Amino acid sequence: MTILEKWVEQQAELTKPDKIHWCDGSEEEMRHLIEIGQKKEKINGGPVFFELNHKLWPNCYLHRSHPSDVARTEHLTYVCSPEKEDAGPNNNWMDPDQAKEKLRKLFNGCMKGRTMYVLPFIMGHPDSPYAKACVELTDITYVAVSMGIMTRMGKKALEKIGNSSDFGKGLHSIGDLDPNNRFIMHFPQENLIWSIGSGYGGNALLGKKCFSLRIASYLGLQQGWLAEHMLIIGIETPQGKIHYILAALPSACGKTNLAMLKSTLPGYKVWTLGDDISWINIGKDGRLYAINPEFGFFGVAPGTSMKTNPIMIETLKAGTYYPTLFTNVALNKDTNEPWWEGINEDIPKNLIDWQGRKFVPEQGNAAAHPNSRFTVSIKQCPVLSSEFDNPAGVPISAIIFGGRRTQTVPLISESFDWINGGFSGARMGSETTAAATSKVGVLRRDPMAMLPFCGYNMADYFKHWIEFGKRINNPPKIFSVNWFRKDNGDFLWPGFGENIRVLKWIIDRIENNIGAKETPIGFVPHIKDIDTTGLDIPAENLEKLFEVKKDEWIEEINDIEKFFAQFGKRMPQEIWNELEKLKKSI
Ligand code: GTP
Ligand code: SPV
Ligand code: MN
Repeated sequence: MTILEKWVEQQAELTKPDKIHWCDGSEEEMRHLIEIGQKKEKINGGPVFFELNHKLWPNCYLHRSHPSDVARTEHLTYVCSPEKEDAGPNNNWMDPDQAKEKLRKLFNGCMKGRTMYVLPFIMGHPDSPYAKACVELTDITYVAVSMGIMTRMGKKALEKIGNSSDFGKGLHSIGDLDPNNRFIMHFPQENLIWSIGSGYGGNALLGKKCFSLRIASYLGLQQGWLAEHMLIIGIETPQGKIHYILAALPSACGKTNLAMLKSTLPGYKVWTLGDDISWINIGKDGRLYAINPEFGFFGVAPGTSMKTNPIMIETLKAGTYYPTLFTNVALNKDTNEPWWEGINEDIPKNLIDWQGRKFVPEQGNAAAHPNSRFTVSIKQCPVLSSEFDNPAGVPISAIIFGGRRTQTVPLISESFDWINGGFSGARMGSETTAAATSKVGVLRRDPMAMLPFCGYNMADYFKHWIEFGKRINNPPKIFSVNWFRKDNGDFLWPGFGENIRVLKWIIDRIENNIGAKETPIGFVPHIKDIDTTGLDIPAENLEKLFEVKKDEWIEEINDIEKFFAQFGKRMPQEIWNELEKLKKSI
């Protein structure tokens, strides 16, 4: 018996499933699991999957989760390192033994009457030196199928693991879906995750945020690399040169959209490599190389349309042998098509809301849940980069940080150097979204878009970032963006495909084609250098987009200082120095 088999057996002794099914990630298996979810398994008293109109939406299925289980639950997510200080003020913490004792009671017998699915998968290309093998155990087809879409699942993972103990372990059960019995616990020192009581993406698809960010960020700290909440794109210029760029934006702040941006500038084209997570290593040549460890998109449905993100609509309708899942969207009863706010202008006559009830617009609720999502294979993306499967990853020319800021933060700025760029990431703020269950629209600091995802003390993370930079030859330039600045309640910038104009400025800066204006927070564009051909935007709005207002920044600096102070002595001096410099120049 291998170490893996032994581990699976022990977990089965605890959770007591009726059956154990080892998944191979094949086409037949996916079809079979969908069928079980349609006909046998139940959730909320209904089926796990509903078939959608396959003529218009090939291979697409609808899933409705428990109404209390629709987003990540940060207050129920823990990092259980032996020492509390190692989890840091950025994480909830519980002593590992205590956490296990608490959860063992909940896991005891929780799979009675159910099947345990054993999901062996690799995050990253099997031939990549940066890839990691993992196994998740779950008791619901929704998670098994979602992981089949989102990861490279099957035989290769088992081969990679062999008889070693070097693999990520995740134990998941939907439990009784009672929020009081819901916990997502990470044990970074043991490469282990225990999650119970939720079927929602970030809580239950353990290869994603739990492993590829919280656990992987800790592995990166140990092993000298970075696991980041970043998309990866290649931007092709009219001259045919491709620059690879990473961008960190907090949850529901535009990564998926930027990852498949359809350029409105002639000659420019964006190639997709990833929309959510990057693992970044230093290559033999001393440059940064990034891989996307995932194999699919788990994206926000509302707002996705032929106007905003046509390439995603195409991706969703591409229908290969991988199924495509829609979670908590609305349903057009007449056509059996999925529907969400923003997909088109007309509200269908016979619309069923995300909870399966007749939709009554006058009640003022959304028909699709604001955090309703799709799960779709990256292989269906028509602009998937030919480098996606390159085991070495792609060389990185620039890193972008961004947030959702109604005020204060300019459309684009460029940091002075790597440490100043690290500081610009560390001081990031963003207004909260429906991706997590808490109040929406509240400004919070979200360093590098990693606040909910860093598996250890963020002060150590900042230090790691700075040290990492010292090992890179010619560190990439670092930029900050904000698509969401408003004036009188309206967005100042059209966003989406028009963001290519900002990316063009970034490339012009990388290629040393243009100058820029120095401000205390970094370089901002001379307005003449932003290509606005064909764009109907008043000149005064452009001025407003790049404004750095003293009174707003004084308030901002106070908030940043308070945030940093929580980390006490562990906060690296270099970051304090950057804050001092900013203070003085403001
Ligand atoms: P996660 O999957 O939670 O990590 O989200 P994400 O960062 O991938 O965000 P996504 O691209 O799904 O966008 C979230 C929401 O922001 C959607 O409703 C989009 O329509 C909206 N959005 C994305 N890009 C832009 C933009 O450039 N301008 C404006 N105004 N809205 C945008
Ligand atoms: C996010 O919330 O940042 C997501 C969705 O990408 S989840 O996988 O649920 O974390
Ligand atoms: Mn995300």
